[in-house]
Amino acid sequence: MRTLILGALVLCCAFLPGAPLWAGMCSAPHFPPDRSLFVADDGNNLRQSGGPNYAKAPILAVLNAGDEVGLIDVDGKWANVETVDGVRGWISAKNLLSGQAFLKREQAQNKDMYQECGQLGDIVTSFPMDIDGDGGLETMTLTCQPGIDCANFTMRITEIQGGIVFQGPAYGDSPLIFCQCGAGSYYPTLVGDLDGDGKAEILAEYAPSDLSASSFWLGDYDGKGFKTLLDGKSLVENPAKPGFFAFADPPMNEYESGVRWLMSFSGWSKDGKARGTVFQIRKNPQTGDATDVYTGEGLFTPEKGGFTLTGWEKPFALAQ
Ligand SMILES: [Ca+2]
Ligand SMILES: [Ca+2]
Repeated sequence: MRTLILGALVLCCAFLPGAPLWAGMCSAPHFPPDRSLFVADDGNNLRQSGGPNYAKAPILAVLNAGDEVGLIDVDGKWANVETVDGVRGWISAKNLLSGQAFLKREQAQNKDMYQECGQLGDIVTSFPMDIDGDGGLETMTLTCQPGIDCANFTMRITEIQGGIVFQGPAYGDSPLIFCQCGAGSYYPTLVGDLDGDGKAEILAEYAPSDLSASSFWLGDYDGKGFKTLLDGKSLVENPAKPGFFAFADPPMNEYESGVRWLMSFSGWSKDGKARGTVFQIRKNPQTGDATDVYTGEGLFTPEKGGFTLTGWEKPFALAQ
């Protein structure tokens, strides 16, 4: 059932121009912890009223195992809840589990969907950055929470001395919740000053689980929060300007067109170049099929609208 729901979500958002990718990628809770509950089993009717009239009340939605709801009120054995789509109604309270109880059950019963944080523990990665351009470094730390479909990461930015500059959200739809999922990931892979104004940006990468072009979210800090500069763009080499990988709509036919794209970043070199992996699919000379995978590790200078390749750390060649 969950796979179907996820499929429907992807379908819905692919047809909604401008729908942010991050709203459909990670699986952090939609509701705050004190209201977030999960439906225990399939086929629960959400009805207009609870209590003795429940069975006759109009059905507003059907809730299935794993669906999250936000608790509004409890009346005896009945819970007044809202769905993530904002539909409000009543359901038997015994069919609801806390987030923790639901995760614990899924960990035991549904290992395929349960995503661990791995062996590193809770705090997985930290990135040094000068977020406000004052010359002093801050650190962005990502904290992992196991989840269904995805292990989700909450971000926090602190001064070197430990004071919190910015605390990212732990629930709701936000580009600042990152994740490693069964089917891909959404993760900040390049953090630093990309436009030369002295202040750091965050470049987060939607990495697909197959060999197609990744896309990116780019955001910067305005002193209070982060704003989205771009979302859902890939980094594709501009045929008119070889070596320049421009933010552009994801290529529709990267296997047939033979374009090169920047798949992912792995941080900065000592002399301030972004380390990135380039991919290209070429036609096999024997079969004529687009099956030959070329890849290399390049060094890039960030520029307005993209990245310029300045050299290779690992030469661009046919992958073995
Ligand atoms: Ca600073
Ligand atoms: Ca900047």
